[in-house]
Amino acid sequence: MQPTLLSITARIRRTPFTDRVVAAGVRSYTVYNHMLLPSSFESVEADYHHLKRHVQVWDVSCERQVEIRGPDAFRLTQLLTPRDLSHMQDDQCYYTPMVDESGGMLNDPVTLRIEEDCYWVSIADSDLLYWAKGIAAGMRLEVDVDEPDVSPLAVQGPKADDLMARVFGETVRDIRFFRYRRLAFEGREMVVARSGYSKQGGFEIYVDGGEYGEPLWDALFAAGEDLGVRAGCPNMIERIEGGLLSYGSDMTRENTPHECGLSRFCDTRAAIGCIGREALLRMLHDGPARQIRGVRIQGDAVPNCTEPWLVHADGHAVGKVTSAAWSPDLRTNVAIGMIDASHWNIGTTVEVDTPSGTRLADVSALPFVK
Ligand code: THG
Repeated sequence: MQPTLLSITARIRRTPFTDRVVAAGVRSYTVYNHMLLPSSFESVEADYHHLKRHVQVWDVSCERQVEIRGPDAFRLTQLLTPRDLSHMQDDQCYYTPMVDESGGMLNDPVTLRIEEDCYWVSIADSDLLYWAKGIAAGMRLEVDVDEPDVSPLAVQGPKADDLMARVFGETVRDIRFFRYRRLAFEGREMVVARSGYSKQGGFEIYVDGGEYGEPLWDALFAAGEDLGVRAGCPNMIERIEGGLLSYGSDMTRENTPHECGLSRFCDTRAAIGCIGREALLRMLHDGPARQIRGVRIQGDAVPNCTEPWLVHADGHAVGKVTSAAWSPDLRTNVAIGMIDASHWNIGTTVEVDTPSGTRLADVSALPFVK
């Protein structure tokens, strides 16, 4: 059962771009960090084709920043994650699994080192602010933890460099992956990073001050007319093809970073202080009993995965699928799931209980598309 309408109330926060997003013809929204996040414009499939060929501007304001500022900023940020932050440079962004005391995933944000004593944690959909504030208060750390008026605007797609160069200057082309520069728009310096929740390349502008939202949106659209710029949003099909995980769907507090395939972002031994460090070190010996995999589901297009779908083989449950979509380019259904060790080898045949019946499927590596 799928609701067809979302009632918008004051609890669901608007963004600095909402009026522009509506004017651009947004068709559907989801809610992320208590804030509106567009989920389609023309259609998820039409948006997908456009994203892979042209350039889109995404209102991803819902990627809220948890700002950790003060003499203990490094200490608190390192308490949150098993990724070693000690060598982070002032222009770097790190993808950072964040875990609780049992090693359970609390969030999978991008962390930016803004200054020696200031980090921005660009969060996925969970209230990490309260976890960070609780630790800071409980440990009497010398930090301020707050949510600043910063709203990421993503520019994604193969023509993103060309569009951004027209608005921020040719220097954007020199920004390396997961690095940022401070670039001016209308006299205001903003963090511009080469990052974003797609595999098509692009940037994220951390719009510092909601009043710059509409002028920047308008400048990007004026500059990109001949590039075919359109309003877009994180695209379900493209992100599954690219193996980008969605916190709350593909992973929850029930999962460790190793189950999520995020071991390469953990330096647990070096991450001295990390709250989940002991729990994660204990796990390193045995390794996970299940792990994130791609799943190729046979047959015609499956509906949206609004609750986990059981994966089974020989009459036994062996996992679940948590995200699924028809891939027009791969001409098959692509999915992300958590699969038990007994069946996680690439190529293993399984069955998936979808709302449109039990389907044959096979376990696949992520990403589906390199
Ligand atoms: N950008 C910013 N904030 C975010 C997201 C983002 N917050 C919410 C959400 N997305 C967090 N989740 C992710 C998941 C994947 C990536 C980034 C944020 C990502 N991963 C790359 C990959 O898997 O290919 C590579 C990361 C790396 O190699 O370091 O980009 O998108 N600001």
